[in-house]
Amino acid sequence: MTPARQVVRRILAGRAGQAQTGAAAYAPANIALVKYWGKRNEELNLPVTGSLSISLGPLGSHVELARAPEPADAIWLNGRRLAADSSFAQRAGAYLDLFRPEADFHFELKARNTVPTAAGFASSASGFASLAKALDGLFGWNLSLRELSILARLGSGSATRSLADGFVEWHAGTAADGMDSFAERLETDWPALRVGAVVLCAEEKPVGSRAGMKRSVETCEFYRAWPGRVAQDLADLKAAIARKDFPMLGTVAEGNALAMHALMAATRPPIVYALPETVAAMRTVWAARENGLPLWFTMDAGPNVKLLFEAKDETGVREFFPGVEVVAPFG
Ligand code: 2P0
Repeated sequence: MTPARQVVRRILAGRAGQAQTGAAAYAPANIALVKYWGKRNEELNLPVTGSLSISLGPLGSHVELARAPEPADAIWLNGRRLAADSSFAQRAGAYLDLFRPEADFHFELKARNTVPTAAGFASSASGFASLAKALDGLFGWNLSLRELSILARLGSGSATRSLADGFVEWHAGTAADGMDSFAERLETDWPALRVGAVVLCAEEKPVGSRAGMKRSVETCEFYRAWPGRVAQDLADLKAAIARKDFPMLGTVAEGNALAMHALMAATRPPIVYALPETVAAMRTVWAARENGLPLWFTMDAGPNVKLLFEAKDETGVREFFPGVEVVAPFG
C-alpha cells in the first residue's frame, strides 16, 4: 500500500461512512504571506517549513461529487467535460484513487472555479480542499478541519491551507507519516485587510512550482538558510496579526516573498518568474510607499504581483494600479 493510501486509511479508520447520493462543497483560494517552498517528502507533500496564508473568501472552487453511473470517472471543469487524458482529469483521478471504496467505484466530479484562472491566483489549492470536503460529505465521515487539511495536502501542499477562512497556518510537522502536518485557523479577523491582484501575464509559467521547489531544495546553496528565515517570519507575522500592525504584516510578507524569489534565482538552472513588468510593479509599490501610502506586495511562483493594503487606502492604491482586482478576504 502506498504511503498516501496508508494516511487515508488511518484517518478513515472507524469512520465507515455511508455513501450519500451526492455532495457539494466550496473552498477558498489562499495567498501565502509566509511561503511554502520545498518538501521533505514528495509523495505526502510534507513541507520543510511551516507557512501562513490568508484565504480569499469568495474566490475559490465549488465541487459537486457523486457516484458515477458509468464505468469510468466523469470529470467536469467550469461546465465542460474533460477528456480522460487531460492533465486535470489525470490529477483528479489519481487523487480519487485514494478514496475509492471498491475498484469499480467511479466518481462524477464537477468543479467550478470562481477564482479567475487568469488573475494569477492558483486554483489547485481551493480545488483539492473543496474535493476533500466533498468526499467527506459524500461518504459522511464528519472529519475535523485538521483531518481534512491532511487529506487535502495529499492532493497539493497549498490545499492544506484552503480549508478555512481568514488567516491559516500550516504546521510543518516532523512525523514521517505527516499526521502532525496540518492546518489551523488563527483567531484574529481583520476586516479592513485587502488583497489586490495585478495581472501582468496570464501565460503558463515556464517551471511549475512542484518541479521548481524540488530543484531549489536540491541545488540552491542558500536553501539551508530558508528554514531559519521562515521561522523568524512566522513569529513576526503572527505578532503583527495579533496586534493588527499592518506595516509589520506588509514588511514581513514582502520580505518573505523576495527571499523566496532569491532562492529561486540561486537555484541551478535558475528560476526567475519576474518579467520586466513585475519589477516595474515592485518599484511602483516602493515609490508609492516612499510617498506615504501603506502598500506592500507579495508574489508567488509566477510573474504577477499581489498587493497588500487596508480598505482606507483603496482609492490611493487604484491611482497607482488602475487595473487592480481587489479582494476583501473577510467579506
Ligand atoms: C505557497 N506556492 O506557499 C507557495 C508560494 C508557490 C509559491 O504552494 O507540489 O501547488 O502541490 O505541494 O502547493 C505552490 O505549490 O505545490 C505553492 P504542491 P503547490 O503558496
